[in-house]
Amino acid sequence: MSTHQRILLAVLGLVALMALTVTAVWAAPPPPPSAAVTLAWGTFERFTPSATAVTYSPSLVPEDARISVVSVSGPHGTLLILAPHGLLPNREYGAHVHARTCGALPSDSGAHFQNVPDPFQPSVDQAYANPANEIWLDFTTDAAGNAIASSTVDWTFAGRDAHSVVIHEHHTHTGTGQAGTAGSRLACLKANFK
Ligand SMILES: [Cu+2]
Repeated sequence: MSTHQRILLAVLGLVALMALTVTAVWAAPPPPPSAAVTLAWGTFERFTPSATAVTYSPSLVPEDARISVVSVSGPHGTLLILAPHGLLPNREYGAHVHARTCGALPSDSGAHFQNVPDPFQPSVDQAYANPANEIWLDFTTDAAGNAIASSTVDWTFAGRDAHSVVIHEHHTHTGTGQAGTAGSRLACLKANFK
C-alpha cells in the first residue's frame, strides 16, 4: 500500500470515527446538535480563477504536488486533517486556515481565521494568534515529500468566513510580536469550511 493510500485510509477512518461519535450524540435527547463535514483537495498549479490549489512558489510547492483536507465539526468542536503529497522532502512548512479564498496574489487569502477575532490586525498577539483560537496545521515532510497534520479545537466555524488553507515558508512562530507568522505564503487550497 502506498503512503498516499495509507493517508487516505487514516483520514477515512478518522472521519468514520467522528461520524460515529456525532451519531451517538445525536441519539441522545434533546436538542440535536449540528454537525458538518468539509472535504477539499487539489493538485497545485499556477493561479487561474478555476484553480482549486494554487502555488505561488513552485520551487517550494511544486506544480502537480497534491493536497487534501478534511474538517469534521460536531457538538464538541472541530477536527481537521491536512495531507500534502509530493512537496520537498524532509522540510518544515507552516499551514493555517485563512478567512478568504485563494486568489492571484498570496495576500488574497486574507487573515487567519480566528474564533475570537483580535481587534488589532494583523494579529500577532499570543492571546489571539495561537493554535486554540486559530487552525494551525504545520507539518514536516518525510523523504517522499508527504506529511499529515491535524488540529483539534473546541469550537466550530458556524458559517463564518473560513475559505482556504495556506501553506507557509516555515513553521509558525509563537513569540511575542510575531505569533502566528510563518514566513511567505507559498501556496493555497480553496476550502469552504462549514
Ligand atoms: Cu497563514
